[in-house]
Amino acid sequence: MTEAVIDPDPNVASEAYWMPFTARNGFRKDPRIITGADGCYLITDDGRRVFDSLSGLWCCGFGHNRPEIAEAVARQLKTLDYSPAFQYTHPGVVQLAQRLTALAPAPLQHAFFTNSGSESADTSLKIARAYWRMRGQPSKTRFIGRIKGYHGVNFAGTSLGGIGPNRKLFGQITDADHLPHTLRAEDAFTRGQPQGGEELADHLEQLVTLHDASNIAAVIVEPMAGSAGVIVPPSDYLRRLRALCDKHDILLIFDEVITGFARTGEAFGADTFAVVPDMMNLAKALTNGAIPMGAVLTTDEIYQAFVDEDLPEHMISLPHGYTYSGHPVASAAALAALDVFEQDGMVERSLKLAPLLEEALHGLRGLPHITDIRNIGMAGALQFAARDGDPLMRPYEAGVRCFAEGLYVRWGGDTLQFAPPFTSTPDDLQQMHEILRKVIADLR
Ligand code: PXG
Repeated sequence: MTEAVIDPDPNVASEAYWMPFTARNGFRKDPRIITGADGCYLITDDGRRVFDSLSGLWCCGFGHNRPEIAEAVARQLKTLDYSPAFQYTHPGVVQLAQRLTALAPAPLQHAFFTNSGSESADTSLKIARAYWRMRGQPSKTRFIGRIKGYHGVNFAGTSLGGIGPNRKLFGQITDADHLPHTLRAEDAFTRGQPQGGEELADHLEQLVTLHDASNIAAVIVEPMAGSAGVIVPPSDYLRRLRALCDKHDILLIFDEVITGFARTGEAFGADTFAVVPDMMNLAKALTNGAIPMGAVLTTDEIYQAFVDEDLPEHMISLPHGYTYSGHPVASAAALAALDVFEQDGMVERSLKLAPLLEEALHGLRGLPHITDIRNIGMAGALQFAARDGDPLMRPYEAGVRCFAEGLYVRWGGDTLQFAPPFTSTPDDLQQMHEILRKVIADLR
């Protein structure tokens, strides 16, 4: 077990720390403090081991505190802590780009590095607009997202995302429209992928009629919507979306910040669902959550639009990048995480555990208030009926009680969400099931 390095502060509920996405009143009443981690478990300030059923926030799928990553990071910090990202490079990031593009579907051949999923959203969307300008079609500026989509919290992601409460305080500052979501009432309690769904993708035709393809740069979707509560794409949906984007010369961006690195069973959602996008956004499990890092992978066609042999030697063709793009320490963490991913067989582990997760969740069917159970690979969600008109109440109460019972589970909207580490044991998943059964049976 890992020793806590920071003494629990008796005043952890101090309001000096403005917490992200946190209901402050509930937290003040019942602070939840994590001081350590060990494999698939989080360790609380009172020394309890709590099963991490969301791999942190979908990011630590290979288990916590991997020594391979810790050692690579420590080594890197003593060798090259920082290297200027613009106009210079270092070996780690080049190697990482090569390995990532070798792992990704073949058409994705170039990697641009960011520091988060939100920055990956901004980056891919800016590349999309710039690409059409480079191609002499500057009016292609509008973006199409999807209702219930989540692409992080920067302005582009907020504008293209489709979870109402995340948008209402901020509005929409880029030229965005939205496809309908893919959650159909008739698919409730489907195990894995529902069937069909072409008609949902066909809504893109209406948006093209409305805005005209000459004004649309890109469609951005999560292959499987994570934050909205694991909405699994019906079997024909993504293929149809790809065909329509091709037909209308619209770029297709997959936000694989959650689905990347074995979460849906294969290395990427693009592999699981057999549809290749023009750009793929990554973050989270890219470093197994240990150091912030994101990436955007693009096709050679997109990259080549920015390569102009006639450009003067000192001219920059894509004026975009972050101080910490391809940070040496993050690159070292990502390379070590990729080693773990490959050598410890995360894809095989994910495929092998998926039926157990499916059973652990669908085995709860029939308990009160559950209106839907969804799953794909090592991701799943339970959806709850509203209480007194409030859809958020039951997942919140269930989540807080689960934590007291030894299970960290993420509540979001009207769902509880699950994405356990690929290193979980069958016993871990069984215990998770039992805690959930007990807590949900007691819900009002
Ligand atoms: N795209 C997708 C698909 C995401 O899920 C982001 C972008 C933004 O990533 P950053 O690194 O900027 O946070 C995300 C993040 C949840 C939950 O419980 C999901 C995320 C973050 C925190 C909680 O569903 N997704």
